[in-house]
Amino acid sequence: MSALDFSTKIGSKRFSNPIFTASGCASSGQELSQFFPLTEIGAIVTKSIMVKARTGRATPRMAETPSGMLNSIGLQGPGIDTFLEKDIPWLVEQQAKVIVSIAGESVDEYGVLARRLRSVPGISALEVNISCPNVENRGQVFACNPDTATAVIEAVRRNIGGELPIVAKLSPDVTDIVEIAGAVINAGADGLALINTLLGMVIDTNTMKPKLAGKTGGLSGPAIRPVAVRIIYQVHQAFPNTPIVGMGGVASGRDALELILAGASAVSVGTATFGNPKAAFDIKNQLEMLLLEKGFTDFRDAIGFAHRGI
Ligand code: RRO
Repeated sequence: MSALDFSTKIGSKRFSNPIFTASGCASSGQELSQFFPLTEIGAIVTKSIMVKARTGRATPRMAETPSGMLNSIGLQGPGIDTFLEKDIPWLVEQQAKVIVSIAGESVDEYGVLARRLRSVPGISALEVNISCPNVENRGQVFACNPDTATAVIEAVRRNIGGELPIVAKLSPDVTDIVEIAGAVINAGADGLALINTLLGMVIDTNTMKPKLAGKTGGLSGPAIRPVAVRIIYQVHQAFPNTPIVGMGGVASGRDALELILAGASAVSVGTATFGNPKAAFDIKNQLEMLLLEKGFTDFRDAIGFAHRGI
């Protein structure tokens, strides 16, 4: 038996370890399950689901960048009906812990999704994605304004009831992330997912045109890790009792530890999965070894360690 208590909590829910998938990088986990049992990681965070099925943006919708990549998927997905009929029962059968990510085009749509998910068994938390960079209308990036962010989280809280933890996923593309974090916590968020991708753009110097059909896209991968560390650190300092699910360029146990020391209670692995489908499983094992090497017996003692004694 390991000498480390590796469990973590988000709101009222406990997870056996703090390594999760990142929304959007492994759909609902079906493809990953051929590489490792999904019960080996703390939770599967599903691709943000919308009310209706959606094909997403035109291709090309991915481009490589230095130490990262741009995506412009545009919320492709089957819609909530098919998701509830197929994806959730499959995940429950796998005995995976599930965090369902939702996205809407309006405040009302978030409310509708929360109501549909309200009494579905087998869900551990809701990630409320208010920060997709690839929407047609920047006014739909609800997380860029404290009032719109508040309206969405209040609508989800009203419709989901008191039981399921709400994790608000925020955008790094704001001047004052602490202000937005405070707004969503006041509105009823139990936790925060930090960070979504940064809005970026690549121009092909041969064709002299944007590489992505959607022109702009979300930047992810190791290039953004220092931004994630800075934001997690600032938000944990301001709200030390609010759990943070950290993500942004984590490709090793050491990278995960960096986000945890900044203040993350769990870490999601996204872009690294494209190069190594076992990334989340490997990172979980690397992190466990590293924490033991550093003398931790309880994972939770490492959360926010970089703040101590400063
Ligand atoms: O689907 C996407 O294009 C997408 C989403 Br919902 C998101 O939250 N972040 C991102 O980089 N891409």
